[in-house]
Amino acid sequence: MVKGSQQNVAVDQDIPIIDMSQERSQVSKQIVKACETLGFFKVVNHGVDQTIISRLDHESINFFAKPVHEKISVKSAIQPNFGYGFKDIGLNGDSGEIEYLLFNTNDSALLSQLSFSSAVNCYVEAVKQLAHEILDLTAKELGVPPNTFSKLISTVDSDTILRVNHYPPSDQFLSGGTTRVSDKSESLMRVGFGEHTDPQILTVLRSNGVEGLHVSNSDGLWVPVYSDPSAFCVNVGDLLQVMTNGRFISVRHRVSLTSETKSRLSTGYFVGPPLQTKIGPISALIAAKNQPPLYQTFTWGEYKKFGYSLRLQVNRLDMFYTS
Ligand code: GA4
Repeated sequence: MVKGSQQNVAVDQDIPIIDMSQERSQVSKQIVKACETLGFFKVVNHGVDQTIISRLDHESINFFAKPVHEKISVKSAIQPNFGYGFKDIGLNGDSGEIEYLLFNTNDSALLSQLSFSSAVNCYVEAVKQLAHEILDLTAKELGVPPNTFSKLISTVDSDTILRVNHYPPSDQFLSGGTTRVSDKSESLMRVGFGEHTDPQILTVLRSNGVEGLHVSNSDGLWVPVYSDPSAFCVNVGDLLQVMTNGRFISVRHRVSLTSETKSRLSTGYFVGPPLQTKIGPISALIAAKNQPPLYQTFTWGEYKKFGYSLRLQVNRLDMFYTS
């Protein structure tokens, strides 16, 4: 139960909901508008088969119900914080009431450690198609070549991540002890995943109907995202903000837990380009608005490494402004 005045929460702001079964040009316009205003929207009638979704949910619940010693044996040979993890987020002391499975979608050695790798692969294929479709519609509406963004995420070496998150009820949290969000008005909320932006191009997220996600609006207020298991949430990542020269917003978001009794399960698909890809404002978009480039050019590998050297909530893009 959340108590207090909730001064910094905008409870009545609507999150854009985009019906993907509408006419294509309508969908494109709505996507671009949502990316420009909030950097976040939900999609419904998205075409992803419900059995693919339910299968991964079911397998994930079974996995998290296993004893800890079994879960921690799932680890990556190449990336230190990949595989199964709990509490720790990133490498610099961030933490939340969370356990998770984190892996690169092309890390077959890590995937093969899971008994449900085929459920994962089916889900990844389905959300990949959805992400492609959204990025192609975006490109069309922006007037850039249709595959401008999707070509970055369709090569074998694209750096795409899947993260399955389990936020257990408070009495079941593994380490004991809880961390409260810092704002006094929300003192009964527990930190699930602290505020941050996603560094990649785009994120496609689904959750099981238990609340917790909030996005920050242009006034800096937290807007609750009511969880709808039949929808996907989509958010702009840092790279898309850079490529659109600041026209799209890489939205800050967080998971604050309010339910003492229900587990929140969410699955995030973070689409990133190959590590060596050069990222900078797209010239056609700069020219169209007659603006100078707002960001320097960097490779995704450099940006990612930089992100891992910082705390979760730092605004990484500030360091890449041209000034
Ligand atoms: C945020 C989005 C994804 O969950 C993630 C996170 C990653 C991690 O948990 O390892 C990061 C975080 C995320 C942004 C900055 C760095 C990297 C933790 C952190 C402090 C998997 C990702 O790609 O970036």
